[in-house]
Amino acid sequence: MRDLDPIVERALAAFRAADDAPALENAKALFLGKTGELTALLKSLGGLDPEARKTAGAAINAAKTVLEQALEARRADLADARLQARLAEEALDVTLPGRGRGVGGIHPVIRTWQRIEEIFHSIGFSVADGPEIETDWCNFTALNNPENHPARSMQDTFYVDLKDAAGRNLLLRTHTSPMQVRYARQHPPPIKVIAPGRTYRVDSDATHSPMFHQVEGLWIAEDVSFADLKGVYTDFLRRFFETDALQVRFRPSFFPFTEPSAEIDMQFAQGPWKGRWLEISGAGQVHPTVVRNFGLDPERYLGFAFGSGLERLTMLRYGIDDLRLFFDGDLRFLRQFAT
Ligand code: 2NM
Repeated sequence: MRDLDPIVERALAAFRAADDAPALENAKALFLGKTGELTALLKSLGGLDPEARKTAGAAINAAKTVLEQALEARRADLADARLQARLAEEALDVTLPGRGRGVGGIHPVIRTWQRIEEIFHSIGFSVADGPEIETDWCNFTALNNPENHPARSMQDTFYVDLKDAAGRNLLLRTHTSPMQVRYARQHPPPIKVIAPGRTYRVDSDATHSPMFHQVEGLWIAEDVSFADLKGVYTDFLRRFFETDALQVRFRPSFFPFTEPSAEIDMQFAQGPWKGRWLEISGAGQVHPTVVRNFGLDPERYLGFAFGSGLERLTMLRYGIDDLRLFFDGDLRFLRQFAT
């Protein structure tokens, strides 16, 4: 078959020249397709005598096999080239340094919160939690606040424009005591619990923030006394400030929820506040009415409680002289407390 070799040559050249899959399939159609050159040659065999037809047919089929193998090989080469191109294009350099993320720091007031939980936990106190939006009953009534007490006024308390399912007024808790009310109503004595958290009052100036933090402690048992409260609180202060050179005194005071009530003062024997009495907390024996509101018999159970401001404790511990630094979000200040 004189015509065959040049066709095979051109077909092989066309396959080599195709530089992507569609071009290769077009080249295939030109030679091996229904109207391809090799196909046309096969069809022309009909005009030959049987002997010649046999020889020519075998030659054409052999050529067809050669072309099909060449086609397959070229297909595989093109697929491989395409894969290599994609790998190069989408390459990841896993040795590049990461972009990194800003790592946050713990706010100094929250550090104080954590330290307080640790210290009280170590002497057997649990930690209570509770809602910041409270009922009037848990925040005021249960704590022996009279109906007409000024703390209940809108000048002092943030009221929320919502009522709970029972139709009661809701407010932002003004102290952490309602968590203790809830805790005491759910746990049998003896109760040793602290309640740290955010609290809210309508008050904003250089020394007051509308949101601030408190921790309150409550110890209820049949045989607990003011001396136990003083011992626990003194131990707490010595551990919190990391010094035993520290005095504590109780001064008579008044709170609706305790009777008798006291202010707790402390005095450092060293450092910048050496020799000055500093107000640090309020405390007292839980009022019998409040004990009854805890669901307990005040003839049987005594409760002792204290309450401290976390901002105040933090300022004394780190020597911070302006409350507003806690709330400005100035990173130059906050970074000093990040580890
Ligand atoms: C204070 C001062 C005195 C107090 C009372 C109670 C409760 F829930 F047991 F009645 N918790 N905390 C208390 C007592 C808080 O803060 C200045």
